[in-house]
Amino acid sequence: MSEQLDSGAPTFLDRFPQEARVVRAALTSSFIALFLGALFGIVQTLHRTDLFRVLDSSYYYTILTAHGVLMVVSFTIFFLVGIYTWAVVRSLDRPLEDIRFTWTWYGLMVLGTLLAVVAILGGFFPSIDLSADVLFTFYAPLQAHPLFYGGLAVFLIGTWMAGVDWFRSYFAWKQEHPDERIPLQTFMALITMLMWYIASIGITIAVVVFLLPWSLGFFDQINALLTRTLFWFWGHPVVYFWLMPAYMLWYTVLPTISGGRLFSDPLGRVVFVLFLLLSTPVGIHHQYLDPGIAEGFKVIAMTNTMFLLLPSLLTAFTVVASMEHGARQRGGTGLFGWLRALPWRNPAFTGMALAGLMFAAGGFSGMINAGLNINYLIHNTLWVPGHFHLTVGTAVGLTFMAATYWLWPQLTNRRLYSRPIALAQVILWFVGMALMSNAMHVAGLFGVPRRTAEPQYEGFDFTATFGTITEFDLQLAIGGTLLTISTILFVTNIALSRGTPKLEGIGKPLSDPLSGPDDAPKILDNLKLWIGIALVLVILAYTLPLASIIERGGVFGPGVDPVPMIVEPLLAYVETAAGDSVIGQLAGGVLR
Ligand code: HAS
Ligand code: CU
Repeated sequence: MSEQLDSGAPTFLDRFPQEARVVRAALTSSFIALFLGALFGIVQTLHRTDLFRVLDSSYYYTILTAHGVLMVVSFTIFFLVGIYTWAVVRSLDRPLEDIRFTWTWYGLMVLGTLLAVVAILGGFFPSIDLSADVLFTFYAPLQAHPLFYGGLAVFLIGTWMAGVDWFRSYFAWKQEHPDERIPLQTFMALITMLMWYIASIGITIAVVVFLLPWSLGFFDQINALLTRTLFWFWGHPVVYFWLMPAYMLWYTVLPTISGGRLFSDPLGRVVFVLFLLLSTPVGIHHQYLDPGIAEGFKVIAMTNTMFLLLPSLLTAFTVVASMEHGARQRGGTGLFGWLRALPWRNPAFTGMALAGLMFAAGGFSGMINAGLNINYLIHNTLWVPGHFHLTVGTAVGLTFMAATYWLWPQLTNRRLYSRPIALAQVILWFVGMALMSNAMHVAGLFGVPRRTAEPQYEGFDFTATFGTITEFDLQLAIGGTLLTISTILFVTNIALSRGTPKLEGIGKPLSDPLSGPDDAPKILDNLKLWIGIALVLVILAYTLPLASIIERGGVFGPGVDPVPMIVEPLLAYVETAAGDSVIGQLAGGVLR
């Protein structure tokens, strides 16, 4: 098979040994999180399906929070910073400006994760005053120990610094190449980070101004709707923060391993710009059932969400076209016959292609979620976890694992321990997820709730066209078990790869696009323009809803003194010290 032949080219490790170490460290952290997250996952699947229970139901939220946070914060984002570091260094073809800075942000991310995880695991020990049973959607009124919010803040700062690191590299490169187009991989990483910075405004205010001081006891009430809205301001774009590195891999690596070339570089740029513009002004689609937000704002969020389907539909076209090009290069013919000519024995290819297929289904359930009226049917049911196990759990998670099979040898100069196990692993993931998410979607349609240890209603059952509640539970549990086995196979395969012999010349260059960057209008690379428009759209979408939430519910909740307790003594001191001066009067004015 052509993909098995060595090109004789140097690997990423040969060319950038220092950066390869950082990428390996980030990916390893990501896989540790994946492994631990999977363990919590299977405990909770078997618990809520009532097939096998190791812990009391009172620990369910602790398990669910650990599973959620480890998977969607640690696994995904550590992978993101690793893969984007690789992508930026590789595509700009230059080392990072200051590797100590790089290790600093990586260190902060590790520290933040540890703090948050310690706070969560504290939930298993009721005798100590430490817990964070707040789920990965950690908005009020659920409250965590300050350590949890502190950890998240440190982690977030680490991710922002990672972006700064890549921008520094880009600016240095730009000075030497003033007239060149931004290489596609770097372009994608930078746009992702711009989106991330905008999205972070919401969560930073939520955590720093409200959740953290509230959990520290500075004030005892909170405007729950306000923190929820600020959370979703960030909580929707974060799903694209997970998706965009997967898309980067579909655009820039998948075509090569399909044996062909990317169909269109300009379309890839358009897609990422659309994500930057539209990812944030849609967060209210998670709040269709929140009574405090006027219907009109929900309709605006829905309309924006429907526009946001466009970049993914464009991606479906471009990526499948690139795969078809690859298959035809490999001798494939016919309307669909070319599908057989794809390199199905290559686990990196098969994993990414299956991830894409599942995303088609996940995107479909997303469209249903996004409909204001249909959302009422599925909100807070098991349908929603069904949706996100297809999107983040497969489109993103499986792509990351599959890409690792391709990338890991180039970070280590060693071959993968076993390709057949890798192939079995990605197929097992696909089958496991098909069972689990199908059961979740259908059970959700019948009203089975999400986020509960005891979903069974006494004396309530339903018969669906295919299956009963018991059968769905069984399907869910079998799916979850296959996913756990698949995760163990993945982690073991990568760990055992450390023991394979060192090799030389196993670098894998990426093919050039059929339609390259020079076909893309120059305006696409105008980052300032796009960030400007994105900010305007965010202001348009959020100013009025936030203003009305604050007007009705107060900044710190209805009827609460707007001056937090911690500020009060300070103002009183200023009032006394400054007496009748303007400053003294001002302090007195704020106090009363
Ligand atoms: Fe979502 C809830 C709407 C995409 C994640 N979403 C969630 C939650 C998560 C999540 C975690 O409007 C739950 C949050 C919670 O805990 O409460 N979502 C959408 C829409 C999209 C969408 C419209 N979601 C994602 C992605 C996620 C993600 C991506 C993670 C990575 N979602 C919602 C809504 C809710 C929601 C509501 C709130 C529900 C509620 O009531 O609580 C769209 O972006 C989807 C567009 C995708 C497509 C598919 C295109 C197909 C492609 C495949 C190409 C094929 C290939 C393979 C490459 C239109 C690109 C070919 C293979 C061959 C062999 C040929
Ligand atoms: Cu969303």
